[in-house]
Amino acid sequence: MTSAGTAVRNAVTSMTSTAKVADLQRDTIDNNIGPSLTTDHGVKISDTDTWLKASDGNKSGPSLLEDQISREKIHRFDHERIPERVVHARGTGAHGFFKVLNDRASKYTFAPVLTDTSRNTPIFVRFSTVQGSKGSADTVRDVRGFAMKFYTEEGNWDIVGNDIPVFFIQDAVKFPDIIHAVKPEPHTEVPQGQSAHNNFWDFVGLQPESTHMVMWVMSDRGIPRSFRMMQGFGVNTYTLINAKGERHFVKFHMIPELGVHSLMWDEALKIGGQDPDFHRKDLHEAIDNGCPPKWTFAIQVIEESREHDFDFDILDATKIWPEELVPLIEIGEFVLNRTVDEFFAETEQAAFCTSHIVPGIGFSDDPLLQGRNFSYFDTQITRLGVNWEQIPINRPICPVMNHHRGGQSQHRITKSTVNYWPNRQELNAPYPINKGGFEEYPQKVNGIKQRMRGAKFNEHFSQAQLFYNSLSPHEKVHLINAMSFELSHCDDPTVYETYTKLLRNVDIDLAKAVARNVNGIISDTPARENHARSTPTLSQLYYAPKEPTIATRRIAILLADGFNYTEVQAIRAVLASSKAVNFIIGPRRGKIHAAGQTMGSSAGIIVDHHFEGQRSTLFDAILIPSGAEHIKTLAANGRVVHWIREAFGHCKAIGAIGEAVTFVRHSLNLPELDFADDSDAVVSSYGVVTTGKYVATSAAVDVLAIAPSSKG
Ligand code: HDE
Repeated sequence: MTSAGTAVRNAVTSMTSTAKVADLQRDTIDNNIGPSLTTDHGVKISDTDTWLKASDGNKSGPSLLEDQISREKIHRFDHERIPERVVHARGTGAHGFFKVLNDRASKYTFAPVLTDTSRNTPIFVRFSTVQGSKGSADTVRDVRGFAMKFYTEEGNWDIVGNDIPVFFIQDAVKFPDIIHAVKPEPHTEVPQGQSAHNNFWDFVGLQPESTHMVMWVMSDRGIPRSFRMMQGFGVNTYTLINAKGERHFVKFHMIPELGVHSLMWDEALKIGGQDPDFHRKDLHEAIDNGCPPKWTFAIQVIEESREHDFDFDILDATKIWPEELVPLIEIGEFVLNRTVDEFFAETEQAAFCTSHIVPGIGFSDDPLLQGRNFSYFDTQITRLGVNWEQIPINRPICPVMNHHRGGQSQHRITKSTVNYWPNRQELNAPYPINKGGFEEYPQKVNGIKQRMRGAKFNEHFSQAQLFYNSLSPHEKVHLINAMSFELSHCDDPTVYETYTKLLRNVDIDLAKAVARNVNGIISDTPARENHARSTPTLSQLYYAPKEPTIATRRIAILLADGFNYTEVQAIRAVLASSKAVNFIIGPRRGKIHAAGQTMGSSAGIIVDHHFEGQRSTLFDAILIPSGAEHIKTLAANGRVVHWIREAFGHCKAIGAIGEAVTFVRHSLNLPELDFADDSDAVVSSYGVVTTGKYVATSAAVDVLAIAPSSKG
């Protein structure tokens, strides 16, 4: 090994869950350490506030170009931006680690990252939306990206997945078309963060292979409550190679510990304005509060010999592999437990490539994957330059040694007299190794050069029907409403008429409901019969956590002066012990006082937000404690009544104690709302939890957990 190689190898930290974070420390500086500001070339600066001028001392004269310090500051600033990602521009990321839990995968692969239970492989995950620009809102209706980088001892492995298991198109060459169609229209640059426009629905109406994915995006999957509550899917079909050299087809799955949950559309729309960074903040909040999100990692595997045993093509990315046919095999789990130190250096410069695989993992002939393998490397060169894999967040934690040289922003100084292979030094320079390197699995390829798709690629509606049939009644209503919203934003009748006609291939009731809402083509005749098959695993309800939990849920406690201090403190303690995050919302930010406490005294409780400062949409549940005086103030405030009505309209848990019950009853105009006079909690059929007197039991917390998972 060359001495350069030794240096790289020495820098490698051992394979622990924090190995990548330790690697990043090599380039992390603390900007607070220096006594003095300096230029980029290290000269101390005495004035960064005033440009050098030609002046007589009384009035400001012209600025002088000579001022190299001001020029450097401005020039450096002028070049701060890099091109945003052409898709998935808006995103956020976190560090964590992946752990294999059993040896189930060793039957299929020899890749240690999937089989070695002693490893903690560091990972970086970036979540994103697809359509909007870097500055667009988080809660728009869209697919979410779920891109994972595993820093393995054998090199980086990337799964560049989504929160939806299928894709809009079957062949990579259609990608520019679907993306042009969904992105803002060329003549107006409208809309932002929306697929609700003529061009998107025009395209998918003429491209029936998109129908299955359109169903998913229009379902609640398109508006997740949190990145932490999304499933992840590798989407494409990869292969695994085992120690005997046998090949299996594989799909990758991530299942969130907290279950799969969504916003309601009205919430998503409002949060888009109230807090466009809602999902970013949510990820940070959970990690900072000691609740790192966790996913189970599973695979679906098909033997190579069974490739043609299914009525769909297993290499078609517009199809799932139904779990009844190909069960999930849980093999590991991963946790995201560290936020980034600097967004640009880490999250923005993170660059993923579907072609980044490690020995034991291979590609398949999935035509979408084949094209993706070309595209990602190429796009990173535009965004980050040819040496993008040297950027700290992207560089592997194992040695990187080769004869690639030069290019813009080359950071490595490679000591060697040769930069080609073969060379006279052989063993002193990097050379291909016989064993342990990436090897191609021999695969017979035989064909006639032609532009074609496999015969089974021609069927587009069977799984769209399967998905729709598998939704619960309220999920179906949400989907119909979502499509109606989107098509209502299309003002070209050709567009909404074509799409409502196409829907007759999925389900005639769905087609009629949407067509009625948007003035589309109403017909009683299906274009194809609904096969009526369904599967439980496609509804979000299937993924509800086994035990109801309020961990990481945001609970707003509405208070005014005169509240019951002991009661509120007890409630907060119970919520905190259940790992929920509670916020006091009151008439003013800062201190308010409980019954019996002197106004202006140091006693009291700190209000986190004014009633106008936040809205119910930003919380999972609201709670109104007892206290005649504080209820009087709340009841006189129209915004507080709006908090209650809005939370109720979004099917959120509302807790009311003592005097608060009457207030909630009046606010909701629900005279029948019942409550016990003692400390029993009563859960009404509306999801409002009432009690005469609060007793700090975890049972009371459990009842608050019902609503977030049961939005009807
Ligand atoms: Fe991507 N995709 N994609 N994509 N994709 C990009 O690469 C592309 C596809 C996905 O957080 C780009 O680095 C083609 C499917 C994610 O940085 C680009 C095709 C799936 C991310 C690109 C697809 C994805 C990207 C833009 C069709 C789900 C964000 C910036 C063949 C499995 C990664 C970049 C991050 C990003 C190309 C289809 C997921 C242009 C050509 C299918 C999560 O290279």
